[in-house]
Amino acid sequence: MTGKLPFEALSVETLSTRLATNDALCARIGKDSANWKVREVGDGNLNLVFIVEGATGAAIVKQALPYVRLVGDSWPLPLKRSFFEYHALTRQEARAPGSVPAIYHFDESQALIIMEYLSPHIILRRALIEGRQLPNIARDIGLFMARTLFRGSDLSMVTRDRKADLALFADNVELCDITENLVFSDPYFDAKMNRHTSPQLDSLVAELRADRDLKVEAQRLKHLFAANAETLLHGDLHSGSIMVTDTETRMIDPEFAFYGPMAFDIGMLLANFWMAFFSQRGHEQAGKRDAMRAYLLGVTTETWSVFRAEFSYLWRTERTGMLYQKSLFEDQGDRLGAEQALDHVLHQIWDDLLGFAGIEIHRRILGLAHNADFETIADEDLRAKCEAKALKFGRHLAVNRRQIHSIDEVNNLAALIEQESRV
Ligand code: SR1
Ligand code: MG
Repeated sequence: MTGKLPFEALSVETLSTRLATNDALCARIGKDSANWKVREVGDGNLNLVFIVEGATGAAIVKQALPYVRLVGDSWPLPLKRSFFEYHALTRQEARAPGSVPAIYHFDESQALIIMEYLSPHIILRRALIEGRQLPNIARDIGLFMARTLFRGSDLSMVTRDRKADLALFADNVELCDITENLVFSDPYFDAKMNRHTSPQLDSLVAELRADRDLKVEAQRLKHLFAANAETLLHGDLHSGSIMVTDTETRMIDPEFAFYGPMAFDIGMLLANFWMAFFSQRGHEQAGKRDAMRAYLLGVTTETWSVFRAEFSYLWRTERTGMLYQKSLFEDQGDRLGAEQALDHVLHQIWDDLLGFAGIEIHRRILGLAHNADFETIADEDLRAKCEAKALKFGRHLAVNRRQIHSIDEVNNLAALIEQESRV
């Protein structure tokens, strides 16, 4: 396939013929395309994903579609999201080596990326639903976030390079628009594509939508998301965007990448651990999940602690950008000043991430794009009870975040809400 052909969606039937002469793919899996085995495995909201196996290996072929797969062609979406995903992956690999799949080939006009087939990895969300305790995720994700968020910002980058990159990613308008509406606004009014577990949650949903403080906070967070172009974000860092084994963790799917506030990635990620926590009761039939609940809260504590430690280390050793420059602090013998500034930056991230976490929880229960943690709870009454607790927790984070000073306080709150009216 050359880069000059007009876009055409791949299918299980056509992929082998269309990619038979792709050197990068042939080098990975062998040239005998007639015997390639192709499976479509994409279950995400937006794209096509195939596993292609040949005589010498396997690869992933991911292709964007000109519309939102979850909704259909009534919601067009530009193919260029594949371009942003490719460029985000290359930057993430440079800034946090080994944390993303290797890229073998990118074809802009076909909006396709050929990349490493991660096996035996599974999606982290699935592992958490199954009750699997993975020992390394907090460390791996904490390091990934600290390295990518610090090294993509004006704390580290050459100003000219960062501004050029900011301009490049500024064109990811449509994917930002999805987040701006689906995450920050739609959950708080009866937007057309919203859904929730009904009638069980109807009265709570009405209460939240009438909550002026909550709406104002959601819009303040949206303002921050749209206006604070602080660093290159993954942009969609939830547990469905992470693949794991017991020992390995890889971040995938950064098509929502753009320059935004550091706290957004961290808040979204932690929100997904807290949602996994509140959903455990719905998956409890096969055995008690107390240990899993404790594990999940432990993961949030460790992720935040690893993030802070690594971010602080980079602050002290790699602060080469134009912000909080060393010439004002260390070079003047004022190391304490640099520490005071670090403390300030981390505090700001903390405040903001709690808010982002709160609204991420709300949108997964009230908006269009729900998550399997709750959706796979077949008993709707039980699901609604889990969701109601998460909604209440999310509201507290979004509205009262400035009164919460530590991750232990947040986790105590989660544990208290979980204990209330046990089912
Ligand atoms: C219409 S896209 C819905 C959601 O799927 C993606 O994974 C993002 O989270 C987006 O908000
Ligand atoms: Mg995705």
